[in-house]
Amino acid sequence: MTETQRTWSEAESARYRAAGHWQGTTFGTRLREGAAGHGGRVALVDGERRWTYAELDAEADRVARGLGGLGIGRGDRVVVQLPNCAEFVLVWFGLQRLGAVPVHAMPGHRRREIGHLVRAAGAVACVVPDRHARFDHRELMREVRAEQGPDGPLRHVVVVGEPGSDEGFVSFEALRTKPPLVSGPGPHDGGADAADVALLLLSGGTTGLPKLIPRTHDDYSYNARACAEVCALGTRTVYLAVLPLGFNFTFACPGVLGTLMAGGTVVVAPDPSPQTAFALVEREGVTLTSLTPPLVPHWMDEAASGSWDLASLSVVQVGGARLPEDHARRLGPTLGVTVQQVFGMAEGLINLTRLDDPEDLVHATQGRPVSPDDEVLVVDADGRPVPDGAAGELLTRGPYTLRGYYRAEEHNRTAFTPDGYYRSGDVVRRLPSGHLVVVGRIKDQINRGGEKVAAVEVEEQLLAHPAIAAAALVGVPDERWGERSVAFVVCAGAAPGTREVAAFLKERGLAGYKTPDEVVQVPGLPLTAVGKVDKAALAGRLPRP
Ligand code: J2J
Repeated sequence: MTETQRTWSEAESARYRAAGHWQGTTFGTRLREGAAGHGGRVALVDGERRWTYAELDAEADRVARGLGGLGIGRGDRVVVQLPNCAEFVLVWFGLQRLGAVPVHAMPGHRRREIGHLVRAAGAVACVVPDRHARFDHRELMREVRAEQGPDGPLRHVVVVGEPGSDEGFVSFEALRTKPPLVSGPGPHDGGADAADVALLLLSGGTTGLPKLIPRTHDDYSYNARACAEVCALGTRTVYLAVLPLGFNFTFACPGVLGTLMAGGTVVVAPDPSPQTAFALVEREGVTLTSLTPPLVPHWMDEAASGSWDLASLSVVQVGGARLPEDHARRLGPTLGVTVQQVFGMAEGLINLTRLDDPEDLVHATQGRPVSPDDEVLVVDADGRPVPDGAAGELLTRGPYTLRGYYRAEEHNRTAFTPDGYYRSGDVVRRLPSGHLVVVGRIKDQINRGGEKVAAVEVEEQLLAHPAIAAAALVGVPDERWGERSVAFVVCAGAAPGTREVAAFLKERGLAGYKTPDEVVQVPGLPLTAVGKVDKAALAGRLPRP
């Protein structure tokens, strides 16, 4: 193989090991150790179903046997597209037990995203629900398989629920209840090494096709543990997973993994409504949860109704997009919780406000790095560091920030500095305390309430419309989402309307959250002095809200 995965140097790796950040333990082994140490404690709750650590560990064995029986083994990539349900966690640890690599997809992804993920990861299997949110995922998988053709990597579709009768589609339930082929304890992790890639996350994307982010056992468990330490997690922690489980925030910041590594309990919320969440808070004694900013006003309204007992809830994290300062200020008193702002990225670096930070820092900053070995530079357009307080692009490297996207050598040449810093594309100001304030972005991405949309990806799809000659997708301020997307299109005749465009993009298999909120016809696209589309000028043409 000609590709080389960019990774940390030997010297850096030795440093991270010596510091105790990298502990040389795989996730498969960690689960086994958790079961041995505190097997009787409750690890996972989904509705009426609950698993102790010992049961979760035994379940991982069963899932591993079933998946292993399909021929899935160490290093194999498997796309996991499940809504918030316990099976996400069971499948994840089942794959870890085989040394196989889950690829986190979002529930809203469609043919285009899943097809791309399968190809880019070379995935041998996908795990999907039968139906979710009035959408048939088996139909989606049929289309993906048809597109791949007989030579594609995808061999198996594992369905949680009713698998149907397609060849190659198997029921998750049937897999996990298969009798064991061999008895006795197998390896905990399929023989994986802690330096191996443990999972692949999807980048928010700035290019036509989203990139895959390799995370190793060593780096990702440090990510979860470092966040868990800042959040003071312990055996009494009850974490409520409200946002999609596949989201890095929910899964490891500290989320599911941080909680499980601390011996706490993970409760899965099937939807992010405050009614669902508050009922679970009351019933399960939830202590910690995480939200994106658009949920915050709904949660505050429901809490203010006074009909819920939220006494157990002690910390609410908010991240993924900029939290308006007024919401940050009101959230704590309204829910009776400590608020924590989270500025993170699937690529690595996580910033958290500390639980004992003064209020002005909690309300007006997005936190500071969780690791003492996170290296952060704030630089001007020429790559020169700017003084504290001045705005510049955030560059970062450290013990859990990637050194290169998966199989993306060309992109990697520009996405990183020669000395290995990841160019985040975020514009921040750093305060003398080390806290960062996110003030903008130089990457061509729209952040719609935490969901990331690469403008180029949508523009390419818009250009496939016969009536559209040129297109630019622009993020504009929005009360509800923080930002919404507007497609400026150039057409010879009448432009297609917003709904027609939505239908067109859906037909092309694009995830719904990427559809433009609005389509605006313009006679031409204005250009900047260097000949790029002037998106600021386009945004300025819209009436001010
Ligand atoms: C402004 N922008 C933010 C914030 C992320 C925890 C939390 C979030 C993510 C995430 C994550 C922001 N204010 N508080 O993975 O573990 C924008 C930045 C950043 C990009 C990363 C986690 N928090 N952002 O959002 O990979 O632009 O991760 O670079 O989806 O979201 O997006 P993503």
